[in-house]
Parts: sequence; structure tokens; C-alpha cells
Amino acid sequence: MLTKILIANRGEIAVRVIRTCRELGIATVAVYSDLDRDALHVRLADEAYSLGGQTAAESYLNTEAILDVIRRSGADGVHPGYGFFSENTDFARAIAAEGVTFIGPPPEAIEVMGDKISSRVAASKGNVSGVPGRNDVLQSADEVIAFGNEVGWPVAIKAAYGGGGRGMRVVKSAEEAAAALESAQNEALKGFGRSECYLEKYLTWPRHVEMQVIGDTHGNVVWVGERDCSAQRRHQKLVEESPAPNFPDEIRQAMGDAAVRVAKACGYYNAGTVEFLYQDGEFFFLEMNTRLQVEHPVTEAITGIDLVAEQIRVASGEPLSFTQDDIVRRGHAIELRINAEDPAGGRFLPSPGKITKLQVPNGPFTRFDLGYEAGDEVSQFYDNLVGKLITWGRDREEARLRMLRALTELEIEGIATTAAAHEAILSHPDFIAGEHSTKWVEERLDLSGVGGAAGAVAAASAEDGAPAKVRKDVAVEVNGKKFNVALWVDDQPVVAVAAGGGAGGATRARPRPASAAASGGAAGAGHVTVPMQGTIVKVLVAVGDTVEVGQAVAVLEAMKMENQIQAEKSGTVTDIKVEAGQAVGSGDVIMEIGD
Ligand code: MV4
Repeated sequence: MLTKILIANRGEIAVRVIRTCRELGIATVAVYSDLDRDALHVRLADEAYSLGGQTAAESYLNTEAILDVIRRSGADGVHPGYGFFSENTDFARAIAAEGVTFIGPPPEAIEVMGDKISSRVAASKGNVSGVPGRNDVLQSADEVIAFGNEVGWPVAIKAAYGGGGRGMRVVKSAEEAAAALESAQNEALKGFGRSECYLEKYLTWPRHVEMQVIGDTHGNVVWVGERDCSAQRRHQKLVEESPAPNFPDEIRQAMGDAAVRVAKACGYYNAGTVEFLYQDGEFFFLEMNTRLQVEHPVTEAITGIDLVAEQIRVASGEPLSFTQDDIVRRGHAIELRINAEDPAGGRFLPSPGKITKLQVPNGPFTRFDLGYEAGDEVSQFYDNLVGKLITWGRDREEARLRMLRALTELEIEGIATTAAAHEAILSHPDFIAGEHSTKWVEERLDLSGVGGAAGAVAAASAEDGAPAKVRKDVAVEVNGKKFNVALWVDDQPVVAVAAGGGAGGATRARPRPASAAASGGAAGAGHVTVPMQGTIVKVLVAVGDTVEVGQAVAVLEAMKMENQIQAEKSGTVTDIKVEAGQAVGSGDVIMEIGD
């Protein structure tokens, strides 16, 4: 067995891996950026080493710095988690060259699956149908038109080196083909450095069902169970569950067998996930994720298998500790992603900042995988996943009601989170019936009534310039009976006590309305403010330009998402206070617009 594992990651997944290592008696090495010096994964690991830097590129994606820590610590294995280096073959090969084990699949399999055309070819070698489509690089709009006329519209143009939905264009008719192809190729080139695209028939109301597989280096590959990840928003999963609701067991068995054949067709070992689209009783191979996924705990909950422990075993050269027939799936599990995002009004704006209060749910069959504790800062430089709440029940309804109970216990202050949206999702009749598909959150779910933590600022914060009200909960006793009373009081500016606290921390203590249009009485004066902490990636106008109300004037990146900052009045740009690359804090004025 491996004896000392370096976790090349941060947040909840680094914490997750450290826990299993400790159970297996394996020493752990954490690495950290300057911002993560006191992070939870650093506190929990046996040893921790600085990588320096703030951004991912400077720290968790710095190959040389990580190789240096491997040498200094004497680690014999590296767990990459998800994201960062988890699907990077240069990194996997670089550590192998040091005689260190990459806890993941062989680089050749990552390469086959990284190219979506070659992954479709591999699937068909395993006798598994992809979504009807073409397995060659698209050369002209005429091919799009011919394909659409043959299989029916709409069709999807996808980036061969993309994935996760980025770079996909849905084409509804022949007239749209040329423009869609050009824009897909441009986006692919910009996003992935390669412009190659290919064609698939576009399925209009599919469910996203994925199959967990795991294999060893002795030729064994098994499927562990499927997950339904249909509750998504802009390709960000919100809720995952297993088993998939309303999913016949014959289909499950067939999908499991298909996933094993796909894995075997590319010489796979370690943990992986084969994604399918499922519609009208049929399933089609979509892509394979060659890593441990965020949502792996729902599979753990229904099988009792620790997937990280199994990853470490097979990476150590041991055979799988179970056979296909040993796997027992029991009951139902649901996972909610608790992201630092404000779901108010369905906008899901990034909400980095300091977690000032955190009350963790607990109780029967309730698991909370968390990357932070109270007092920790959720940085704008990393992804926005704060934690994952998982419940198990004997059936779906028991797991769902348990989740709603657990959500009532969860209290997070200082940042807004997706928790408020989850309550709406889990209570919705479509979700209860298991009838939600991939477009449901965006097209059918009404989140207009949802307020995040920042939504606790009174909606009455007033276009009319009245001061914002904040909610204060007070307990009172009347005739010996306790009542909880909500008071709406003036939002008092909080005086930062700690000297030298950076732009992020203290400012958040005074939450702002999520809507840029509600940034206070000064809006009419033509100040353009940013609604959240982040980095300006682009300024879209120059001094002297005339702008219309609602026009995008700058692009702000926070937590890997780009957000357009819009002018709140029409007029002429008189002053620009920022440039691309500059960090800004919530509420900063970045531009002035005169009449
Ligand atoms: C599709 C599709 C319909 N037809 N391909 C988006 C994520 C990426 N893995 C592939 N995606 C899709 N591909 C065809 N031919 C619909 C989606 C899709 C989707 C898929 C899975 C989960 C959520 C989704 C949300 C919108 C679109």
C-alpha cells in the first residue's frame, strides 16, 4: 500500500481524501496557496507545505512547486481530487517519472476521453451507442445542414476538446448553421485552444444519468451505481441522487454493463464516471469523466463503499476489494451542493467572503462534506463549492424529507449560499415526482421568491433611496412560551474592528442587495459599482463613450464565473477607475457615467 499521500487540491475534496487516508493509516501531505495557509485541509493534514501564490495557476496548478513538495515530503502517491490536475496527463506523467503514483486512471485513457470524438469511437468499439452523430471533425456548414435534414432538427455542434457543455451550439434550422459553426469554433479555440467541432442530434428534454465505475490494474472493472444529476443550472449541478428516480432496473443493468464496456475499451482503471443522456427509455453515451466526481458520496451512501479507499487500493496495485456481484445498492441518497452563490431571484451570483457563522446539520443518515469552518474565508480565486450535504433514506421520499429537515439545521452567515434554492427545488412537485430534466431549473423552476443570505436585506431597500433594512431574529417570551420574532431594522454599517483586514472580510458584514440596480441611493448619480468581490477581466467602454441603461460596461470574474456589469443609467462615461486584471471589492465604484 501507499504510505504517504500528497493531496494536490483544496477545500472539501482535500478534506475528504485526508479522512480516508487517516482511516487507512496513510500519512497525508497538504499543499496550500498563500490564501489557504490556515484552511481546513491544511489544519487536518499530517504535514503541510506552501506553494506560494494566490490564483490557482500560481499555486494548485504549479507543477514545479508541487513536484518540489513531493520530493521534500517523501510522498509516494498523489491524489488530485477533481478539477486542477485531475485530468492533466502532463502532470500524471511528470509524477510517474519521479516514481510517484498518480491516484487516477492511466494517462492514455484520460487522452482518449479528453477528445470527445475519440471517446465516441471508444464507446462504439465497446458496442455502446453515443447520441446519434458524426465521429469526424466538422469541415463546413453544409455538413451541418445535411445532417440536420437527415436526422431532424435541432442538432448540436460540440467542441471536440470541450466538455461540460461549454462550446456547445444548438442549431434549430439550416439558416442558423453557418453562424453557429463559426461561433462554436471561435468559442472552442478561445476556451480549449483547439477549434475542432463535431455533430450530434440534439435531444430536447433528456435526463442526465451517469454511471460510476471503478477498475483495478488486474483487468477487473465493475459498475457501482448510477446517479441522476438532472437538477442543474448553466451546467453546474445543484442536486444529485441515486438511484435515478423512475428508472427501471433493466435499464440500470444495461447502462452499468455499457459503462463497463466503455471503460474497458480505453484500458481504464481507478474510479471514473460514464455520462449518458436518457430519454424515452433509451440511453446514449455522452462522455466519460476520468476522475473522482463531486457527487461520488451518493454512490457511497447507497453501497457502503468508500470510493476513495478503493481508489488508493487499486493505485497501490491491489485488486478491487469486491466483485460486481458483491455490490449491494440499498435505499436512496440525495446530495445538495452548497455553493457560495446567491440564488436570490434565480440569479446565482457568486458570493465570496468570510463565513461568520456556521451551524452544521447532523442527525441520522446525514453527512456534510465541508471544506470550511466558521471564520474561514471563501476566496474569489477558487471554485464556489463550500460543502455538500448528503442524506440517505430507505426510499426517495424518506431521503428527501430528511434533507429538508437537515436544511433547516444548516445556518451559514457572512456569505450567501445555494441552500435557499435547494429548499425550493426539493419542495417542488416536479422534483417530488422525479420529473425534472436537465433544463428544468432554468426553464420551469421559479426562484423569484428566493432570497439568499444577502437576500435577507429587505427587498424594500428601495429604489426610492430609503435605507436598507436587515432582518434581526429575536427570541421573546410571552406568558412563559418562547416566540421567535423577526425584526426589520435599519442596516447599520458595521465598523471593521480588525485593523488591516483585506478588501474581502469586513465589507461583507454589511450585505448588499444582489441586484446591481439596487446598489443604493447613489445609483442615480451614475456610479457603476460591482455587486461582489472579484477581478475585472475586461473593461468594455472608454471615457467619452455613450452608453445605454442596461448596457454591459465591464466583465467581472468571481469564482470562475464571468459576470457582466451593466450601466444603470444612460449617459457618457466620464471616468473609469479600474483596468483589466484589477481586484475589486463588493460595492466598489469602478466607473462614472455623466449625463
Ligand atoms: C447534449 C444535450 C442534448 N443533446 N447533447 C451539456 C453538458 C455536456 N456534458 C453535454 N450537454 C448536453 N449535451 C445532445 N446531443 C443536452 C446537454 C445538456 C445537459 C446535459 C447534461 C446535464 C445538463 C445539461 C443541461 C443542458 C444541456
